[in-house]
Amino acid sequence: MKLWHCHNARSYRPLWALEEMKMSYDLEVMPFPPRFLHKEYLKVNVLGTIPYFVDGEHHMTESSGICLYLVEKYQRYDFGLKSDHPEYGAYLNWLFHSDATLTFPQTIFLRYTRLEPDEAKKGAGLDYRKWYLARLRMLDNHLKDHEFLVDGRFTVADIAIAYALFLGESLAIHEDYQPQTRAYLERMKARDGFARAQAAQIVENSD
Ligand SMILES: N[C@@H](CCC(=O)N[C@@H](CS)C(=O)NCC(=O)O)C(=O)O
Repeated sequence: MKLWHCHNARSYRPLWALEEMKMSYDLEVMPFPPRFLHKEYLKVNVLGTIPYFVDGEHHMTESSGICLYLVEKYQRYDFGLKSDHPEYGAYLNWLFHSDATLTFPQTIFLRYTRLEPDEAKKGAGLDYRKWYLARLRMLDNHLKDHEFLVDGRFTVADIAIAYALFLGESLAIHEDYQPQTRAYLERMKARDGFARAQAAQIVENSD
């Protein structure tokens, strides 16, 4: 297995999952954004986005999808739910919610306020910051009385959702998180698997 990654970018989801599962993999860490700073990457991934993941004949570009793939392909249900589980629908919903609903608005904020600051578009960026916080409502409610997202234990759904919260922290949006949501993010970041993923990207980076 090989994962192409940029420091703390969305490829962190599969990197964290690989570390939690203690799987062996190759990691290539690139400068961000690789589309401009590592142009040969476009030969690997025509989109120029990260993550890019290869496992035999399987090629993937979706961070939460790769986490689900690892559970299914390698039968790692210690980090996921089988389809006959009563919370299977909720599990898939959190996995897809993580990027489509929670990460996407943050990237508009990031783009128009940090990566390509533009006075004319700044308003749209700030609007999407608000939009993101409003979209946290379902998670905020769930975390009032749950330690994890499903089945009372850690799964790849927690990786996918906690990464979105972690990205928000790097954008200083976390100051407006609800207390239970901040506490959840802190619990997830305190995991050994999270620390191993942090170390993996730094070691690889300095090679
Ligand atoms: N839905 C995809 C999005 C992938 C994506 O857009 N990744 C961002 C990094 S967080 C990227 O590569 N941006 C740089 C660019 O578009 O050049 C996923 O969940 O992995």
